[in-house]
Parts: sequence; structure tokens; C-alpha cells
Amino acid sequence: MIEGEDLKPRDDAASLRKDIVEKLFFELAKFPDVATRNDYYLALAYAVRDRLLFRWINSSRTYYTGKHRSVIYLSAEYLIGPQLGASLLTLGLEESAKAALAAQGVDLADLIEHEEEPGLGNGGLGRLAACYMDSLATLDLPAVGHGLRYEFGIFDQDIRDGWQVERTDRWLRRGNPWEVRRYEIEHTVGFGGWVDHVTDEHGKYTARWIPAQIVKGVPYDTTVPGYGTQTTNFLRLWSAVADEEFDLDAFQVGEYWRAVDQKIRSENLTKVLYPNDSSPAGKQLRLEQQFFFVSCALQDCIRLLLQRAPIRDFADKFAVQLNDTHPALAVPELMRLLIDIHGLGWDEAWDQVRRCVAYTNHTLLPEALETWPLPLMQRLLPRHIEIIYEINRRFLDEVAVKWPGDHERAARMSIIGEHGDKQVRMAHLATVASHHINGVAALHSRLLKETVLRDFAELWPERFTNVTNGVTPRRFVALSNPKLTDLITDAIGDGWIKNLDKLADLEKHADDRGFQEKWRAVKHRNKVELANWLDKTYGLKFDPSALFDAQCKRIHEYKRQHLNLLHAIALFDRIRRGEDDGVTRTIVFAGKAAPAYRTAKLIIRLAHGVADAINADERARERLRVVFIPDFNVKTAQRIYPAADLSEQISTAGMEASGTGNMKFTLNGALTIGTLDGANVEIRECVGAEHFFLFGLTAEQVTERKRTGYRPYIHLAEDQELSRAIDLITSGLFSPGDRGLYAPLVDNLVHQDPFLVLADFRSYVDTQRDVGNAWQAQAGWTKSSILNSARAGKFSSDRSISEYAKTIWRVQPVKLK
Ligand code: F58
Repeated sequence: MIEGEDLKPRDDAASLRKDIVEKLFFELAKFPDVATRNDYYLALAYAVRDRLLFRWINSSRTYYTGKHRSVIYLSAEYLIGPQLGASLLTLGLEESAKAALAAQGVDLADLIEHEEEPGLGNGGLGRLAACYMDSLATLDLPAVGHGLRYEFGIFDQDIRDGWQVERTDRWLRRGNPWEVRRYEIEHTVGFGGWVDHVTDEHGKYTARWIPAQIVKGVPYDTTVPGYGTQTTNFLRLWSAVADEEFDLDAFQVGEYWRAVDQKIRSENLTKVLYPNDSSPAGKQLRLEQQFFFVSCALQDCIRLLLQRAPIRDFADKFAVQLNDTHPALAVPELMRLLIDIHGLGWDEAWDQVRRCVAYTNHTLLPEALETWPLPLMQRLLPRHIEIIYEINRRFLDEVAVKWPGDHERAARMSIIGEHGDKQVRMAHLATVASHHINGVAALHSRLLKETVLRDFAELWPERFTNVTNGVTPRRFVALSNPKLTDLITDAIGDGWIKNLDKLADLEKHADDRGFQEKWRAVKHRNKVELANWLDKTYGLKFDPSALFDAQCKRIHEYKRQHLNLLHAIALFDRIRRGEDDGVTRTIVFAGKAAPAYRTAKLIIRLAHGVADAINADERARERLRVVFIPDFNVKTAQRIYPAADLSEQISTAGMEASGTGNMKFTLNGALTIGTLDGANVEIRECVGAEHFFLFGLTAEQVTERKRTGYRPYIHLAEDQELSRAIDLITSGLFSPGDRGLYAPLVDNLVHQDPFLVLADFRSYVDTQRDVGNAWQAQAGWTKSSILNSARAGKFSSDRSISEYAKTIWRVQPVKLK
């Protein structure tokens, strides 16, 4: 008999080389002499995938027979980043791969560079899901991530004449070697139609949904290997295919187009990711996507469950986590499956839902809280809306018991919003169904209880909790910053990669001049590498000895890239006026704007306008550069964090739920300039106030300013530097030939300024002066940099996931047989 062990791929360079050539032959039908870079990339990826699959089989076997509870992570987005480098790191295959390829005359770094990433997310939320998948596997927790296999992910960003131009992301065009399509699994998902209510011969009432349209969901699996363990989980992304390839009737009467119409429409479902950040798209297709993937996910869980246990074990077997409200239709869908398909009564079904579902909120911005028009939901999901109504009816009864006669509160809490047109409030639906509701940083979780979910927190205080976000140190230090990794490992061993609190051992080296010297040298090398890459790729220049000041994230008014730009303009103005503080700076921006978000696009244009004006000024460009790095994604992010000296986390206090870029910068030794917002608060607590540049209004002060009537133009009158900066924008200096270009931006700042940019300007530029001074005292800066890394252990996603596991999911690690 052939045993698993007989099939185990060998990891030495010679075996790997043989496997690569074999893949070239038998997967790609190529021989080495004619193999392209893509062929070699694919061949290596397939060889690596074999090793991942080997580990995965072991995990699956153990899970198949086990009695444990698994995590079902539901997320509409996963920004997993390029897979080759990360897989080699996890498998410990880097050296073998390098040698195996070298023997073929191929450079591994070149193949890693060649890989395109699956951009299946917008920003922080999608990247968080990917970090969490990594930590789940690393902590030996059985988990499956379910999501959508968008054929086109987040758009690629080009810059033309300083403007963002979107290009479709054809990430699948050269093949995706990491995924495995499972042909044996498919689930049908219905849309539209009507509901039949019937009472059978035993007097049992049942509802039967007759959808008007059926789409099939097929899964594509990508392995997620744990680091320093054999555990390997997977991400299961669902793709829509037509139920029937052709409409035969139409075909037979010669209407060929109509014959394929249904197919095209079904497959459109998973075509494209909505490129919206912070505000939901509100489009029917998006609602269809959400329902489609949660329905597939839940049907899949039930399929697996019923192989070994009765339906009533659902909640014992699965902990279902809603990554924001995008998967909240899982609530009525699970109810429907349990009641209509598997015959449970309402109470039993609701008990299952309440015992397994939990909800993470990622935003307080009112425009970002998802609601769906009732008529749309009624039309698309007639059975689900009935279920939602019944959930709401029972819930409002509970509210009436606690607060008899308080109709205003009941209206506020209702799942159905009655402001203007009726809406389904997804956050209320998710909250009512969940045993735990969490925010993503301490401040955010507190504000969540005090503002958007206040009534609910009063009703069920015990359900509310906080889990501060974290990031994986594997990708964001070990993989992306190998020089720092070596330096740290030489000093304290390599235990920190799996146990990030161990970074604290670096503290004892923080005052050591020799160590500081090495630390600085690593940072400098990383900056040189970034500078070279930027020059080669985009012709962008910067001086690696400059203070590298970086703001990299989606472009949004609440994140205040324009505050950063006002500072750049103030510096430029000072230089032109003959003031020189002796600090050389490069201010780097990177980030995408939602295609329909005009102000965000104008901010990008302004960044380029400022960059050009500085460049054109001989004196200024010696001291100051503004650089906009196009197409921010996981791959470029990995180049930027290791090189940064200063991390800009300057959102209006109370508006950034957590931030995770802030953690990645800190771990890589950047100091933060930031407001008391999101996880900045906790970062500052950990690294120490003296190693963090704090400025700006607090969340409470922001609320108070708005309450008492905020008048931004007062700051213009009071602050000459600010008014000069604004004047420079309107003078046309940054928009040659077009003085009105930035008028929408400027008018908004001067008259409304909803994000209090002008209110925080003075505090920000003064704090930036402190930054400049600190930068000039090299040893002090380096010490702070070391301490920032050393004290950032808390921000590992391993810590976040252990908290979810213990307090929310009640799942235990499973050691492989
Ligand atoms: C982000 N949200 C938060 N949303 O803004 C950030 O503070 C937090 O650190 C991060 O989640 C992880 O918790 C976010 O990225 C989206 O991208 C949504 C995508 C779908 C449309 C609405 C925004």
C-alpha cells in the first residue's frame, strides 16, 4: 500500500530542482531552454504547492476525525498578498529554492518580483482577514476562511498628469498556481421568486422558497500554512457559474445571444470587487455577492457536519465570525437552512445561530454602516426578509420588556430603519444575532458602545468586548525586512517570530552604541533599496539619508492626507522664505482613492502638484521631497514599511477604528506622529509617550468642537503659516495654469472642514518640528526606533487571535497526529 509518507516531497535543493523541471515538463509542457520567467515562476509555485498540499492533507485527516470546534471566518475580502516568498519562508525552503533555481540559471528574487498579488480587498479590513488566517494556522486552530473569488480585484492605480487612473486588475491572466478548484463540491444559491407557505398533513407549518433564478457556487481553495507548525488550513473562495450552460429553448429558436445571457449574468456575480473604501456601494450586485458567498459557506459547513454529526451539533462544531456586516446575511440564511431545509423549529434554530455567530465592527463612520433598501431585499431574498421580520419582532418584544413604552428607543434599535424609505440595518441584524460583538481597538470598542450601538450595549452589556487588531510578524517583518530579522535574531534568537512579546528582549540593547549603529545601518540599507526600486520602476528620486516620512493607506478625508500636505507646503514656504531647520525630508504618500470619490482624487492631484513645485525649486528640493508611490498594495507595502523612519497616523480622533499600518510601521522601527485615535492610543501606551509624537484634539474634544459650532476660518485668521499655505494652493503654484483646480478642496476646508484639519494644523506642524529636532539627535532617534520595535509585541495578530479563540470562539488548538 502506498502510505502518505511515501509521497512526501523532499526539501533539499536537488529534489526541488528535479520537481521544478518536472513541473515545467508535465504541467506547463515546456523544456528549460524555452521556459519563460512566468513558466519558471509557475513551475516553482507548483512544486511549492505540492509541499503545502502534503501538509494540508495531514491537517484535513486530523480534522476529519476530530471532535473539535472550527472557526468559520466569513469575509467579503482577503488581501493575502503575494504567496511565493511567504510560502518559502513558512516551509523553510528559501535556501533550497535559491540553489535549485540557480542551478537552472534562474534568480529566485526575480521570480518573487514577477508574482502578481490577488488584490481581493480594499484595505485594512481585507488585510486583517489575511493576517488572521495566518495566525489561526500558526496557533494550530482549525479554521476555514470563506470569501469571494473576484475575477478582478481592486483596480491597479496609474498616475497620469498627477491624476489617479484606474486599470482593471487582471490578476488571473497568467494563471493562479496556488488555488485548487474542487470540482466535486458545488452549491446552488437562489435569488428572487416567491415563498409558498404550506401546512403539511401533520399540521406542521413550513415555508418553501421558490427562487426565480439559481446560480451555482464552486470553491477554489488556497492553503494557509502555519509558521513553525505542521498545521495547514485553507481559504475557500467561491466563484459563481451558471446553473445551466445554455438556455436550450432560446438556442433552438435561434436566439443565440439570449441563450448565453443567463450564463453571463450568473458569472458576473463574482466578476469584480467593489472598489469602495469606507462607504458601502449600495448596489444590487453587491448584495447578491454577499448573499452568494455566505450561502455557499453555510451550505458547505452543513455538508461537512452531516457527514459525521446531526444538524443540531452545528453550533458546537462551528464558530462563525462575521468580518463586519458584509456577511451578515449569514444570520437569516442559517435560519432558513436550519428551519426550511433541515426541519428545526424556530427556537432551536435561533439557539444555534446565537451560539455560533459573532460580529466584528470596523467602523463608526455613519456613512459606512451598511443598510439595504427594503424593497430590494424583498425582491431579491423574499424568504430572508420574512425571517428578518420575525427576528425583529421577537427582538422588539424583548426591548419592550426592558423599556416598556419607550417607542423612540424601539424605533432606534429596530433592524428595519424607518427614516425615509425603509431600510434593513445590517449592523443591528448582526448585533441581535451575535453572542459577542467587538470593536478593533480599545478606543473604538468604547466609542462603539457609547455611540452607534449604545442602546444594544445597554441591553446586553455582557456581549460587548474589544479585540485590538494585530498583524502577522511573518509577512510584515520576517519576510519583508530580512536584514532587520537577522539583526534581531542575532541579538535575541528567533523565538520572536512566533512569540512577538519576546521582542522585549531587544530593550537591553537599546542603549548599546554598537547595536544602534547596526540598527541604523539596516534602516539605511532598506532605504537605499527602496530608493533604487523607485528610481528603476517609476523614475522617482529620493535621498536615502533623508528623514523618510510616510503615509500609506487608502486616501480619505478622515485620514487627512491633506493635513500632511499642508505641512509639506508650510515646509516649502519656510524654505522659500530662507528658513532652514537643517532637516532633509522625504514625505512619501501611497494609497488608492475610491474611483468615485472626487475629493480623494483631488488630494492625490495636490500631492503631485506639491511634488512638482518642490522639484522645480532648486533650493527646496535639496531639503524636501514629496513622493507619491503609485499602486499601493501588499507587495509595495512590504517594501515601504522596512524603510520608513516616521509613520503618519494622523486621522481625526475617533474616526480610524484601529489602523493596522500603524502597527507594521512600528514593528519595523518607525516612530509615529499621530493623534489619539484607534490603536495609536495603545501603541503609544506600549512604546512610551516619550517615543511617540502626539498631537491634536482628542475624540472628546472633536465631538465638543462640533457640538459648539466649529468655524474653521478662525484658524486661518489666527495662523499666518496656515493662511499662507492655503494661499499657495489657491495661487496656482501647484496647478500651473489652473488656479481653480483645488477650489473644491480649499472651500471645503475653509467653510466646513468636517475632519478638523485646520483645527489640528498648528499642533501638527509644531509636533513635526519636534520630529525634526529629534531626528537630528541620531542616537536618541535610534534608541526610540529600537524601543518602538521592542515594545510592539502586543500588535501581533497571534495575540489578537488567541483573544478571539478564548473569549469569543471557545476553540482549542488541535495538534496534528
Ligand atoms: C478598516 N476598515 C478600518 N473597511 O478603517 C481600520 O481602521 C481598521 O484597522 C481595519 O478596518 C481593520 O479592522 C476597512 O478597511 C473597508 O475596506 C470596507 C470594505 C467594504 C466597503 C466598506 C469599507
